[in-house]
Amino acid sequence: DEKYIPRTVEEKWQRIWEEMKTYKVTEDSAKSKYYLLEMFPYPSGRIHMGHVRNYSIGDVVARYKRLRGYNVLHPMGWDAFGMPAENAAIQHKSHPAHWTYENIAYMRGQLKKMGLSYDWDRELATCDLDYYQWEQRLFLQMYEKGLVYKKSSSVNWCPTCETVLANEQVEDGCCWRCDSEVVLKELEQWFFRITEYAEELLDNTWQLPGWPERVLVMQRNWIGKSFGCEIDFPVEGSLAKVTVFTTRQDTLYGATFMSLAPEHSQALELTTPENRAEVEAFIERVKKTDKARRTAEDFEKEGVFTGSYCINPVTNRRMPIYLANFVLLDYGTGAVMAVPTHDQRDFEFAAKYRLPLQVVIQPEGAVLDPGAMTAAYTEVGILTNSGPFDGLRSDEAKERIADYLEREGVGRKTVNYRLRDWGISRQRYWGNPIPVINCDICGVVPVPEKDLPVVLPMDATFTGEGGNPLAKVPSFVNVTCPQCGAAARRETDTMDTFVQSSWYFLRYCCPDFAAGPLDRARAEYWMPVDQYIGGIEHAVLHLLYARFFTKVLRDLGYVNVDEPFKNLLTQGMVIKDGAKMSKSKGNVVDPDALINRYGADTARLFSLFAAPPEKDLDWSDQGVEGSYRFLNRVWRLVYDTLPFISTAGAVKPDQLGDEAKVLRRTVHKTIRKVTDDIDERFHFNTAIASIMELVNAVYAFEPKNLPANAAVLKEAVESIVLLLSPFVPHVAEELWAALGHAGGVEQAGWPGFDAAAAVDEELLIVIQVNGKVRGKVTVPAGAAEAQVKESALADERVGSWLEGKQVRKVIYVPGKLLNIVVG
Ligand code: ANZ
Ligand code: ZN
Repeated sequence: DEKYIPRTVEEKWQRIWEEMKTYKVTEDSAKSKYYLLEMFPYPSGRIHMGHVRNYSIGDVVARYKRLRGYNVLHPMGWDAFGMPAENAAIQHKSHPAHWTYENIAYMRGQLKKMGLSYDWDRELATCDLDYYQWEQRLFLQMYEKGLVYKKSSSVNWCPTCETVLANEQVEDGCCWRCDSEVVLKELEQWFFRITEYAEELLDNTWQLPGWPERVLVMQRNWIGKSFGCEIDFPVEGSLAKVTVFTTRQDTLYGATFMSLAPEHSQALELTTPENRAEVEAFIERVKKTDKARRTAEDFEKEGVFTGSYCINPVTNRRMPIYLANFVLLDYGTGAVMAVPTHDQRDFEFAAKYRLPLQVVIQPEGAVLDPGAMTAAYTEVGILTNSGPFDGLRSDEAKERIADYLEREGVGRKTVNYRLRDWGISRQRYWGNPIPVINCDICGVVPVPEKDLPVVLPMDATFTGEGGNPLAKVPSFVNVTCPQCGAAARRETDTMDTFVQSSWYFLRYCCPDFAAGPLDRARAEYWMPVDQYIGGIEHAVLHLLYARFFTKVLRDLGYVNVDEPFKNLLTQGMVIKDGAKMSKSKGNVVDPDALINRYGADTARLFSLFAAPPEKDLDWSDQGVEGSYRFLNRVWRLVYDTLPFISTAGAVKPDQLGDEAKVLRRTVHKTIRKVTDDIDERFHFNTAIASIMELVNAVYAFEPKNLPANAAVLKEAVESIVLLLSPFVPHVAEELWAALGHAGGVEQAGWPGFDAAAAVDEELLIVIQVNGKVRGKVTVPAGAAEAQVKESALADERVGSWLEGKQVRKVIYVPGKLLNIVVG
C-alpha cells in the first residue's frame, strides 16, 4: 500500500519484534556490550509525556548502538513499592498489589505501543518476591558487616502519609509526595551507614567525566566535606567543657558567646535552676520545628540563656552559653562558638539578645566599627585583635591557628561531613519487610537464612485508620525467637523504596538468577551502565544511593565496578504554555491520544526534534503536525522514487554528473553530521533537522529519472531511511522492506560516510563590475548567491572598483559569474 497509515505499520512491526524477540540479548563475549538504561517508572497508572520523552531519547541511543554492532542491553521494569498503592487500596477498598499489577499491565501495553526496543524478558517489578527476597539477603549481609543499624532518633514525620521521610524527601519543610507540613518525631529506626562511604563517594565524583557537572556539584555539596577544628571551651566554675566544630578558627578571638543545639546533651546540666523553666519551654518548642525550617536563612533566630558561661581559651573572655534554634544537634558537635562580627546568623542573634561584638577581621584598607555594622563581615581580610596572629590574612591564619590550638592542646583539626546515615525504615505495608525479629530477651535477631524470604502477607486490610497495616496482621507479627524460642515480634518496618531502586540496574543483568541476588559473571559482563538517562530531580537522592549500593555490593563480592553509571544524561521537562505538564496545572497532553491520532513514530519524532534532550521541551501542536507531515513526506519520497531505483547498482563516483555529485555530497555530509550529533552530543534535534534537509535535497533533485543517476538516488533514499531508523523505527523498517531488503535495518547497519565524498568542492566564480571582469573568488560548491556576493565584496581587487559607489543591482549566473552593477 502506498498510503502511510501509522497504526497498520506500527502494529505490524511491534508484532514482529515481539514474536522474533528482536531485542533480546545474552551475554555474548564475542561482541562489545553497551548497557543503556532509562530510570524505571513508578507504576502510577498511565505513562505521561515525560516518560515518552525519556524513553524516546533512550531508544534512539539503544537502536543506534545496535546498528553500530554493539550487544545492547536495554531493559525496563517497575519501581513498584510505595505509598500511592496503599492509598489507592484504601480508596478503592482493594489491595495495593492489585492496583500495582493492574497499572503495570496497562503501562506495559503503552510502552509496547511506543515501539521501544526493550528486552522484555528482563522485565522486573520491585514488588515481585523474586526481586525483593534478594534485597532481604543483601540487608542481612550488610547487617553482618555493620552497615545496618538501629537507633532511636528524631525523624521527619509526615502526618498525612504517616511515615518517616529521609532528609532528601523533605522539601521546604513539606513532604515531597503529598506536600503536608513535616513534623519531628522520636522513633526507633533502621539506618544504612552511607557515611562509611562518604569519602569514596566524594572522591569518585572527580572521576565521572560522563556526568553533568551540576549533578556532581550537587552531590559534592550534599556530602558536604568541611575542613575545620574542634575547639574545647572550659565551663566556668566546673570541670566540664563545651566542644565546638568550626571551619573558621581564624575568628576564634572574636567568639563572644556560645550557641548550643537545644537537644544538646549538656543543655540541661548547664542550665542554672533559675533559668530552668524558660529553657525547658524553649527546648519543647524547638523540637516541634523541622530541620529545614530551622536552618532556613529567613527563619527568625531565637534562643535562651542557660545561666552558665564558658571561657574563650585564647582571650579568656567569659562567654554566655545560649541554646539557639538554628544550631542542629547532628552536625559537628552540636555546639557553635558564636562570632557575631563575622557570621550572619550570630550577628542577628547578638542583635536580638544584645550580646557583645568584637571585630577580628578587617577588610583591606578599611576599619570596621562594630557599633555601625549592619551585617557580619564574612569575606577574607586582615586579622586584628588576635594577639600573635594580628596582620595575617584570614585564610592563612586558619592553618596557623589550627596548629597553635593543637600545640596548646585545646583543639584539633577535623573533617566534618554534612552527609547523614540513610534512614530506611518506613511504617508502611507496601514495601520490602525488614527481615529481623525483635525478641525481649535477645534483642534484634536476624531472620535465619532457612526462614527467608519474609513474604509480605496478602491478608492485611487497608482501612485508612492510621498506623501500619502490616503491624495488624497477627500471623505475620507473632513469631518465636529463632535464638531462644520465646515469643517474639517480627519487625513491621519496611524498607524505603529508594533501596529497591539502588540496585535494580544490577538485577537486570541476571533477572532470572535463582541462586542469589546477582550472578557475578553476568553482572560483570554488563556493568557499568554505559548510559543512564533520567530526570534531574534524582540528582542527589537516587543517584547517590545507587552509587553507595554499588560500592557495598562490590565489597560484598558481587560486582567488580566502583561506579554504576559511566555516563549520565539528565533530560529536561516537558512544558506546555510555559509550565511543567501536571494535573494540577491542567495542561497535560495524554500520550495515548497522541499515539492514537498520529502514531508512535510521530510522538517520538516530535519529542526528539523539538529540543535537545537536556533542555525543557515546549509542547506545540504545530510541532506534532509538522512531524507527522514530515513522515508522510518521507513515505512519499520512497514510493515515488522506487520505480527509478529498484534495479540500481552501486554508485560509481567518477562517472557522476555535477548535480549527482552535489546530491551525493549532501548525503555523505548528512551521514557524518547525524553520526556526530547522535554519538557525541545527543543533539537529536539537529540530527533530525539535517535529515530533513537531505529529504528536501532529494525532492529538489531534478534529473531523477535519468538511469545514470539511479544509483545516487538509491543511496540517498536508503541513507534517509537508515538514518531515521533510531528515531522512527516502525516507519523506517516498513520503508526499508519496501526498498527490497529482506533483513531489517539492523542487518544493514549504520551507514558509513565516505570522507572524500563529503568534502565540499570549490568553484571559481568570475566577478564583474559593470560587465567588466575585475576578479575571481572561490566558494564552496552549492553556495547561495548571498554567499558569493559576500565573498566578492570582501575581495580586495573587486573592492577597489566599488569604492565610493553604490551597488544598484547584482546578477548571478549560478556556479559561474557574478556581475555587480554600480552607479
Ligand atoms: C565559628 C564561625 C565563625 C563559623 C564565622 C562560621 C563563620 P560548614 O562550612 O557548612 O561545615 N556550625 C557548626 N556546627 C553547627 C551546627 N550543629 N548547627 C549549626 N551551625 C553549625 O559550616 C561550619 C560552620 O557552621 C561552623 O563554623 C559553625 O560556625 C557552624 F565567622 O564557627 B562557624
Ligand atoms: Zn530471643
